[in-house]
Amino acid sequence: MLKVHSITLREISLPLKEPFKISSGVTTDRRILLLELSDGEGTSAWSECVAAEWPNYFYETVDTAWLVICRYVAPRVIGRALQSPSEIRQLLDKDFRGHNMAKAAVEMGVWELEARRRDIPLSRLLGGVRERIEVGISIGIQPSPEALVEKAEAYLKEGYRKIKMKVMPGADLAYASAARRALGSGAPLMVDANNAYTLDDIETLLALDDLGLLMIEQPLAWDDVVQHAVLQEKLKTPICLDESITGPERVRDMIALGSGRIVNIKPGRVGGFATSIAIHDLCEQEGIPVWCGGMLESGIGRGYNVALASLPNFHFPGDISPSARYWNRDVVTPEWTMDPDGTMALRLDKPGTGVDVDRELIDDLTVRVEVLTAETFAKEAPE
Ligand code: OSB
Ligand code: MG
Repeated sequence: MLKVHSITLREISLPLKEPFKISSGVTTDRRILLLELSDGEGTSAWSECVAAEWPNYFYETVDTAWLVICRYVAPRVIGRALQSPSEIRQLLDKDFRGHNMAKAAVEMGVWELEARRRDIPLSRLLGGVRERIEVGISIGIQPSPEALVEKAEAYLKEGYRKIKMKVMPGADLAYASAARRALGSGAPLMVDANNAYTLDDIETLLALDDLGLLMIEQPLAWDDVVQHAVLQEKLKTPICLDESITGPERVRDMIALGSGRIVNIKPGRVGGFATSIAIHDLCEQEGIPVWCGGMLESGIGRGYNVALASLPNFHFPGDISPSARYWNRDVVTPEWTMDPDGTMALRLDKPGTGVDVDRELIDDLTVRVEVLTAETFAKEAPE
């Protein structure tokens, strides 16, 4: 019987090779919350919370997630006998609103723990069918259109199968037009605005619409599906929703209202793998293609995204770049790599994500640790 005996929280600080700028802020050093779940019988699994340092992409942060996991998530999971990791989702959603990133860190860790206990790849436990996934890159906002073009051309040459560029007012049309001209009309190019626009910016959005982009990701408010529908009606280019999709209900709203035609699934944003699979299945039935987004994860969270992206309805390359694109040294061995054809191989010869953590490196990077067991909660809340 599957049971989580303990959860160790750790915060590490991992410097990005270069700062990553989106419309709402810039990340230089990635503060990352890692979890180690143990079954108390010799098997353990590492997982990663995707929350960032600041609440500029989503309302959760490393600090809120730390608190929420310790106070509200872990007590519901530790010591509970489970038939399957798919039970965690209901356990965490009952009378417990939001905080998907905190919930997902534990939920995904339980799937990884189960995969390792059963000695099977995480991908196959989730219903994945692929041996390789297609890789895309997300380029942060650059100082000039020329700087962007130089990067985009180099990445295309490296093999990346999708080029996503971040945009914001002041760094949009000139940048995207320059990229389109340089890469050619057939290149798989898209933009992601992270909510930088409103319907008042319709002229800019209509001009972007003429660039033959694969999609325009989350141009309007982070929690909106109504104004996106007004916008989608005016655009030929499909809108892809990221921030707004927090579960299958929002996908149903998107379809009913016509707010978008493509969904970016980030398992951390939607509360974990069970919800990601539910969204994947719903979108497959409804003819909506999905792809796997990224949150500048270390190799631990990257392994989760790789496993998820091996499901059949993932129809665009994910924001799942190789380790070396982000870090001088990743926290897993072997690191995640991309082949010259722009694909990444799953590691199906090993259990779970197929990579091992570099404990020594993680110890060096750790800034705080907390260990949670059933005893922790017995002390805090005596009967
Ligand atoms: O909107 O997809 C996003 C990174 C941080 C926050 C939000 C987003 C992103 C990315 C990076 O686009 C994707 C990656 O991990 O490479
Ligand atoms: Mg996005």
